[in-house]
Amino acid sequence: MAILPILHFPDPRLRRTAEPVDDVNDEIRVLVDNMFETMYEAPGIGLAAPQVDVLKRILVVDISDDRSQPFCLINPEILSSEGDEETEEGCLSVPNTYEKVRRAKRVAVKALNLDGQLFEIRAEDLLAVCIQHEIDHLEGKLFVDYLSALKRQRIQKKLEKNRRRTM
Ligand code: GNR
Ligand code: NI
Repeated sequence: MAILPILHFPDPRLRRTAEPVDDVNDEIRVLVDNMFETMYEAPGIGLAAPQVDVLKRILVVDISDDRSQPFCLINPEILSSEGDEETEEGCLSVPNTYEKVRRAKRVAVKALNLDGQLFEIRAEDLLAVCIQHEIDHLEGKLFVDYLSALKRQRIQKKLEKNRRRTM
């Protein structure tokens, strides 16, 4: 297994659209293993392949405290969503930044599992928020896009400053 480097906002590579997976093979399963290891090590509750510079429609999530609820969703599609809820979000690609974002409270999602089989998952609250956040990454979208331009620019400046300091 391997820990993969995570891209940071405003890296333009985070803005590209990921491509569907056409064959869930061993190469994909190795990538997913590495994504789980990277997410747990970070630590985070979700990770999408574009964050590790892979333009495939794959995400992993685990909102449990003890790593007991791992989910991998390949080619995920939101079938329906209900309600709305404001949650304080963070992102491994936007370090040390937490802001409230409004999203659906419940979602039904279909996706392929690691055997290439279609399954459906219904999620609410934090899991629903996390899945929506990860699906956004597949479209090149980041949670800071929901904030005002002013807030987003402040966050960008702060991260660029920190980056210069650590280079
Ligand atoms: O670790 C993460 N925490 C989080 C908290 C609230 C809403 C979404 C998230 S996802 C984030 C990991 C990440 O950046 N996934 O893309
Ligand atoms: Ni994120």
